[in-house]
Amino acid sequence: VWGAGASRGLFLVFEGLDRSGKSTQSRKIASHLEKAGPVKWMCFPNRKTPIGNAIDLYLRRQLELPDEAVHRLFSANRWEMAQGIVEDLRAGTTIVCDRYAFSGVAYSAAKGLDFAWCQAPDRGLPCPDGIFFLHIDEKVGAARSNFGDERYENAAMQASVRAQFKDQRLRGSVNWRDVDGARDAEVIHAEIRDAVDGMLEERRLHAVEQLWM
Ligand code: 2DT
Ligand code: MG
Repeated sequence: VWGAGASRGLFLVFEGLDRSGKSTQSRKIASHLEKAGPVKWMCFPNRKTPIGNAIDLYLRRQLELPDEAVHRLFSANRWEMAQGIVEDLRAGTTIVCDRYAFSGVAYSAAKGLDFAWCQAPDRGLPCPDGIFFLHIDEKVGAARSNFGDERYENAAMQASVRAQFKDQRLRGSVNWRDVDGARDAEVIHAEIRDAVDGMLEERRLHAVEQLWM
């Protein structure tokens, strides 16, 4: 597997529904960790690459693709970054990431694709040291949802994705933490900061593992 050592960076992922506070919380923890060393913030989909351009067109409804095809593009968009992620972690850079393979499976399975089929292409990616799942219930989600017109930004889809995120096949083998996302942003940040401070010593001693293997 990939290099361990006291100096490697942490790989932290934020997951959740649209409007759950992932971007706010991931940016807050990134600036907190910057006090201790180099940090990179990133998000998936990474719309800047050629594969990401196609995903962006799809999400903005300017390109039609079969569900299976776009699922593979989302996965490929992670694989094209995977080597860079491992190199950064080994070089001591901490990575904070807004969405990862867990969104990949939950959103596609919510459309009706087979769960295990959805999970397969992401097996073997760098495994995060911690996944913070920002949970918001239906009522909070509805109150926050001034949805835009991107694909998936509607209440029915969000309800279906919420159900998929509960599946143990996503959570079972990883360091998954449910966070109550309905609270004040500073309160949530304090909870995440404590959890991350706890991981600093513990996780860095482990090599970077491979997801779902
Ligand atoms: P943002 O709203 O965060 O830009 O995401 N999605 C995301 C998938 O369907 N599969 C994936 O693998 C990923 C990473 C979630 C845009 C939308 O893309 C969905 C919302
Ligand atoms: Mg969105």
